[in-house]
Amino acid sequence: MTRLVLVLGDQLSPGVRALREADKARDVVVMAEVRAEATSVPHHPKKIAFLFAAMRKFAAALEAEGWQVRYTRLDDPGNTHSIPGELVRRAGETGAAKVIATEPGEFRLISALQDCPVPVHLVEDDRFLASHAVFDRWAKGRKALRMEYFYREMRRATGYLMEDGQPAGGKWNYDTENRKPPPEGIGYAGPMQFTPDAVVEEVLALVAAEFPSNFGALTPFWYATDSGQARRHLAHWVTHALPRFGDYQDAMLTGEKFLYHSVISTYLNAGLLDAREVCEAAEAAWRAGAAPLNAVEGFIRQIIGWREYIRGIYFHHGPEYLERNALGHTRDLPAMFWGGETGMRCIAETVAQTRDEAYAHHIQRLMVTGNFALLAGIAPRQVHDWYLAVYSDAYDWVMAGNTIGMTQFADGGVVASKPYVSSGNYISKMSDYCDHCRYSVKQKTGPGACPFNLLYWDFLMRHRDRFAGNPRMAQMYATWDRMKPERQETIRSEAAGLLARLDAGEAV
Ligand code: FAD
Ligand code: DLZ
Ligand code: SF4
Repeated sequence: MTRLVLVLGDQLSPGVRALREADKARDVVVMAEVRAEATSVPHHPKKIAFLFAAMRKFAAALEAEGWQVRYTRLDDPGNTHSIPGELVRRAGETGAAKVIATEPGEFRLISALQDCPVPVHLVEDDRFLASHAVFDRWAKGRKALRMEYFYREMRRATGYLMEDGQPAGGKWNYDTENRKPPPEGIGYAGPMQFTPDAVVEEVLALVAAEFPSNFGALTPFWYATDSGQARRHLAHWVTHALPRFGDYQDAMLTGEKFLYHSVISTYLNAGLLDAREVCEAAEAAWRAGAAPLNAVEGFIRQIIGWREYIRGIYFHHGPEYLERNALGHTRDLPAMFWGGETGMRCIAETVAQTRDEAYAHHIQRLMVTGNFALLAGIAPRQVHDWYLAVYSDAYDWVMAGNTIGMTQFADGGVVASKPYVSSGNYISKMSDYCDHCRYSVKQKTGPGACPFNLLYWDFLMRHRDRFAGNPRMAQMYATWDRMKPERQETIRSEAAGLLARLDAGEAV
């Protein structure tokens, strides 16, 4: 009996579990460009174009290997525009009575598949290094789920950077050698760029016509769209940028959108690259003496530590995690997140490169946009949906822990032991944004004061009951308590004025 084999847009790996479970001789692969996915949030046009182009090439590669593939293009007349709808339609055409699907990375889609009239057999996605069972076992009985301890387990399990059962170099983590302020001039021209081929050009025309008003620049389009290109991109980065990755991991420079970052998350999350091959490439560079341990350890920690941990949090906590709002934040996301006017240079730079590339690196996401949203008390779900829409690497499973958890503290401290908040000082130290800003980072009050400086104290005071007892925040509260009451009053009233302007839809 024929079965359908569902391959979603972020499951473009030849070894993905549903394909491994299927029989090429009798089963039919189903892939579909559908509006239910493409409009679940207003995705960046580059993200939609990347996925559709990569899906089309992947389908062609499967056909070349002898698979029967029923592929639905967005503008196909019979398109039902939902994944379950396409499964029902293809089941009718082929007589299939069953579907095999690799578990999607979003509860919305998992439940849609569970409700599909054609029974769907979901198999766990084993492209990740930690299965649900492994993460749940690790999490069981722990008071706090701290990434660093999970990471050590993953190092032991994978053997990456391990020597005789001990971490290479004697330490698990070399971050004390990382995170330097930005270099004067950088010696890396950024990620490898690919000229659009015929498949990409066709998709670009489709996306331009179908999603004309989504936030984001569709062109110039330079992404890799198949695994061969993604591997060339990876090799280029390992040779030219990995050695300095750790040193400048937290740096931000005007006009430097990528610095030494790998820009692989889009490819990894869609399945064009595999987490293991990426770690092995980095480790091989270290063993060959081509990259220092601080860089390679820092990078491997992002992949087998943070990435796996964040996914574990999503599936361990379930759908209710996304609705959490521990700090009771309800403010609307300001227009400047969608390119609206702002005098805040750090936000303007981060949003502009997000619009152009559907990319921002971790510190821009965490300490610029994330920090601002948290300090200003934006509703966490709106923050989550913004990140989900604007980044080409964004899927629910990888967003939730980063937005609801890491940046917005909406989970009440599952991911972060204290909120990631800072005044303008941190941005000033790690970037050159403040040099070109309408506000002064040195100014703490008054019309030209950096908004981060005002909102930082206001946030701490609004949430004093919750955070004053946190030993890691005691110093901040002590500093506030030493300020003269008149100064405290000025900061609070100027912060209130700033928030009122945001509420009124005025530019800040
Ligand atoms: P590099 O800095 O070169 O790091 C290498 C890889 O490590 C990344 O490609 C990624 O796969 C992994 N990684 C590092 N940190 C994390 C993390 N916190 N969570 C998961 N993976 C991590 N990452 C996504 O893949 N998709 C997202 O939608 C996403 N949204 C984020 C939202 C917020 C608010 C924050 C703070 C972080 C988010 N991240 C997300 C994590 C991280 O910012 C991106 O993975 C990274 O910026 C991608 O760029 P890169 O490939 O150049 O990463
Ligand atoms: C993100 C996305 C978009 C924009 N479009 C499609 C699509 O048309 N067809 C498809 O199969 N997948 C798409 N995706 C990826 C899915 O939304 C993704 O599989 C789920 O969010 C689970 O991670
Ligand atoms: Fe951002 Fe403040 Fe610096 Fe301006 S002064 S760039 S608002 S941190």
